[in-house]
Amino acid sequence: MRHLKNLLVLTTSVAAVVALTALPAEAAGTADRTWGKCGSGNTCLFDGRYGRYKFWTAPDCGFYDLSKMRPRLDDRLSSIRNRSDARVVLFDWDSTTGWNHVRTISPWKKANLRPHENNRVDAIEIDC
Ligand SMILES: [Ca+2]
Repeated sequence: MRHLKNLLVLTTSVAAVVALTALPAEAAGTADRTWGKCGSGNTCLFDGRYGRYKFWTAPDCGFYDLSKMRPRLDDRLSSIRNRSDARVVLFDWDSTTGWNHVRTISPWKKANLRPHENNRVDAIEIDC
């Protein structure tokens, strides 16, 4: 019985080490494949992290209220890829304070939103 218990502990430890070493490489590979889904010159919004589940591509320069889209697209942005020369500004709407700056994405940058920014963005401005 003691032998069986030791074997179980060893097996569990090996599995944990394999899981820990396998995860980063797999995550990086997935990220590289999914971030590619945004055409050059566009700014793309994604429901998932690392550019997964694209839900909108900005059509041009300007300010877009995502709550006015049908279906609504507010409160779901988790990652963004800006493949344009424009600066992109993200806003959250508050009925008391109005439009609040969440984050600015520089030209040709991509980002996963931080936990306090995630699923909060209600508008996007393509500043060009
Ligand atoms: Ca919001």
